[in-house]
Amino acid sequence: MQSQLRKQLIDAFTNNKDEFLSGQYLADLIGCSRTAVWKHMEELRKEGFELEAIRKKGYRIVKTPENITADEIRFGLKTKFLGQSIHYEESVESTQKIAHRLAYDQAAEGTVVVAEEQVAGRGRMDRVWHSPKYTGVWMSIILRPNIPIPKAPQLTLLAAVAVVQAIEEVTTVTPQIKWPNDILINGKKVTGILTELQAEADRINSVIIGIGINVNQQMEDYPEELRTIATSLSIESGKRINRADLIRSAFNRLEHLYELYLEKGFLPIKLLWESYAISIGKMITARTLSGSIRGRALGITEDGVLKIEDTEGIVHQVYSADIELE
Ligand code: BT5
Repeated sequence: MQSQLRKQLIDAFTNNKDEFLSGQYLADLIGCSRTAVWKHMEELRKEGFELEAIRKKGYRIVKTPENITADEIRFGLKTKFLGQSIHYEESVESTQKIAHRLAYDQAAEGTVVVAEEQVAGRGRMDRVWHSPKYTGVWMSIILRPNIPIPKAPQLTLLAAVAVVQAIEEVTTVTPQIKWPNDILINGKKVTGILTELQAEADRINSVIIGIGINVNQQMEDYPEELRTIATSLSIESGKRINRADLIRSAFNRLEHLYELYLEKGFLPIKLLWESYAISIGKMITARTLSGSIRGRALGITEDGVLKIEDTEGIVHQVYSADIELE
């Protein structure tokens, strides 16, 4: 209830950016007392929002806080469902773990878990995902698409396109995608995506898309073993990036692409994905659980499966692998 009021309050300021809104106006709009409005405004101030309050005119939001809060992400968010319910946590083991529980408990489609820090962030096959405090975007998104299970990996590719577009929108850098889930800048990894399912034998209950974006880390923030392979948006652009802006942009892009996908299928996503892909046409080695394949990456199929032509001209379809570029 409390957070529903806060959400309506933030929505009111979002729809009237830069304008003063009076306590009475807000109270009428939300259906609460002026004292309750005042209490919520004080809460926002404690969260780090800078407010201007003028007698007879009302309140205005001048500046949003540096750390991410659910309120700040909502400030300016124009999506229909994605991010309309945000679970914000200071420190978690993994946002995937919380999202799995929420999804199991029937959380609405578009529910998101965002954390400032993960102490047990994970990649594919239980690898470690380094997720230090206040510097990155660590989040998990719950979707409930009505698609057959084998098509679920397409959503990883869709999420990668959304994140690339969001990065382009809020920074000056242009990232590239390495199949299936790495986003690279100058050959170093800036984002990883982990897609997991809750499904019955023939039906998806939910898809949980975990997205990790390195935003404001500097090289010294990385452990030794990541320094040669990882980078951050701040390192690449030379600027501090507002993480809430990036998250909001990713929500907007992801919702748009997801609706396009449900309506038109994978083809428009495939074309966008290929326009950002780094490996197409290049010699690569794909390391799969059943061995390595070396050859030229031809592109992806209608289903998002990677096609590689080996040196003997045989075309392989690769469903899951780690890719090394030559
Ligand atoms: C991934 O796995 O790239 C998927 C990462 C997904 C992370 C998000 S954060 C929110 C959500 N909650 C979670 O717990 N996870 C998701 P993979 O392709 O397996 O790559 C893992 C490898 O990337 C590691 O073995 C390291 O080599 C490298 N790595 C670890 N942390 C990194 C970082 N912060 N930046 C770049 N590379 C990293």
